[in-house]
Amino acid sequence: MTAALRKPLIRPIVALLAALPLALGVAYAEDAKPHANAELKYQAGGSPLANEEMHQNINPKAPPMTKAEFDAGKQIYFQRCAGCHGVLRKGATGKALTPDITLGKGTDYLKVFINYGSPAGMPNWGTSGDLTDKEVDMMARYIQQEPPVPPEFSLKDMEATWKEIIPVAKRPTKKMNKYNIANIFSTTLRDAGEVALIDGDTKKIINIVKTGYAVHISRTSASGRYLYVIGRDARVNLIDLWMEKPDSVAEMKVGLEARSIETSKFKGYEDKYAIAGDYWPPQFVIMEGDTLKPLKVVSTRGMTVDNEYHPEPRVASIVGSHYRPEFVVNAKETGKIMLVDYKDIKNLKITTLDAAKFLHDGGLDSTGRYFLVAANASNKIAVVDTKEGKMTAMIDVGKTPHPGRGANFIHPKFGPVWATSHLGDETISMIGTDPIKHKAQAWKVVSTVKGQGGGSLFIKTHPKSKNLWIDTPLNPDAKMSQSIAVYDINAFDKGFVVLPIAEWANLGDGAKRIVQPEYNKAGDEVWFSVWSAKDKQSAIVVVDDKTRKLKAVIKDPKLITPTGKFNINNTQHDIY
Ligand code: DHE
Repeated sequence: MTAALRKPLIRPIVALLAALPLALGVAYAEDAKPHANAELKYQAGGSPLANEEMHQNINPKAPPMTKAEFDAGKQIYFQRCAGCHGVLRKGATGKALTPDITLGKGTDYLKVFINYGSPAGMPNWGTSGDLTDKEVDMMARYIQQEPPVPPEFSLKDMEATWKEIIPVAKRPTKKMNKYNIANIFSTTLRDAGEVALIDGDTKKIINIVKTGYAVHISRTSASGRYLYVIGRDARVNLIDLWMEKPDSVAEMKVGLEARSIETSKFKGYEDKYAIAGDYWPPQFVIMEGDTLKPLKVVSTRGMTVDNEYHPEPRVASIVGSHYRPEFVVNAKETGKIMLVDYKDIKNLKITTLDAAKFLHDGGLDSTGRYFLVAANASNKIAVVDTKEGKMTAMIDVGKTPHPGRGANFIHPKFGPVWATSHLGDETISMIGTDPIKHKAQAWKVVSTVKGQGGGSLFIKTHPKSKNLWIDTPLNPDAKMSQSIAVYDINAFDKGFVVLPIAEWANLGDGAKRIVQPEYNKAGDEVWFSVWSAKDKQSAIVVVDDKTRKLKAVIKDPKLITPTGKFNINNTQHDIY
């Protein structure tokens, strides 16, 4: 059929399709859609791969595109779509978008989906105003072309980017500054590509260190001397906290896109190794802890827990075991957890555990023995026994759990629990973690309470605190995204109190999302980021944990888009 003949037939079908979700009342339920959108857009965060040179793969059957259109489509795809549909478009939390599927649907059909979204969860990129009509049309044609493939990144490529800024021999042999380094907060300045090292005692900025693009997390070495920072562009910075002014002593790119970094914490291996996980290429790399020299790269490509091949399983969270010389590495798309034994890097042994698809973030229980990780789009928490090297449990929780590293505390009724909040609903799930003295409660959701709303990313407490803090930065209601809910751990039945953190920061206009509570070393202060766009003022608000009253507001023009904050002591000892 020629295009001219096809059109009159397709238009009414397209109009019908557009109206269908409205008629069914599913896609745009007033409160459901914006919330789902916030959640999906969070997962579809910008990928640095947008700037990688890739070949334009023309598919002769696909609608034509100029090179300029293809490049612009590629930019949008990696900024908005790759997080859910995958770099190779083979599907992740979103559906596969390979030409064998998209060509059959055709441009008009695809435009409707991009424009209006779908009840299954695709955001309404067109009607929300995120994409113009022209861009929607361009994207509908782009996803019918062959997916361009970003380059691989070998150990040699890593070595080529490796810089030993200050070699080990030239570094201090003892602490050369007067800072209480255990109470420094490494603060992500997301859009500046920097971390601010903030003195937890004086609340003054010690140094601002240039790091990778849209820097993601910081972790500390077992001794607490070294700080490792990873950017979304897979650049790792190694910071020596013993220097007169703590700064980078080594850096390296471990791939083209990454999120996770961790260090060896087992006795006898303190500060010896670091490991970074890549989103692209799908692999992890083990490095020397004090130089970053790359030692071993391992691909994560392979079968999912459902026994289907996945070409790009991204490496999500990684934790260093305290019970064995092992890293616990979580592959998102395959749902497999790898226990990587670093005793003999040359003859590397990996034990692979089957968990559930879409592994993301997680943390240890209060004993440090069990690792609890969210399989977020599976609505499950997987539990690994790091002492025995085995799966302990798979637990159903609320919609899209997002614990960060979670929160450990003693529940007055159920004993030791680990808790997670959720992106997709307002609940907080508490899981029993003591299989000895509280066997009946172990690895079960023993209690569920409600927070302010969905859109939560992080939950936090401290062994010395009686407070459980729950953020809601992705809730579409500004009242919730700009405040924090706090429960008394000994009185869940009394409900939560809301503190107006953004108001306390007293900034001008801006998103002012309150994100990631983090304790100081003493456990008597809790720090919150007030996260606005990069052209607006942001701040850190410090709250007295006991009184829940404002203690300090840290403001500085250099505090651009603060998000994660990592207290050296708490990160070093996995206290959360
Ligand atoms: Fe994160 C942890 C991935 C968006 C702030 N984030 C993690 C981890 C992963 C991850 C795999 C666990 C690392 C570990 O423990 O080893 N994050 C992703 C994404 O893929 C996602 C959804 C989209 C993206 O494109 O990056 C994403 N993350 C965000 C944000 O938008 C946040 C809120 C702000 C920012 O800085 O970008 C954000 N992620 C964080 C923070 C942690 C984190 C603060 C560490 C929490 C902790 O307490 O350990």
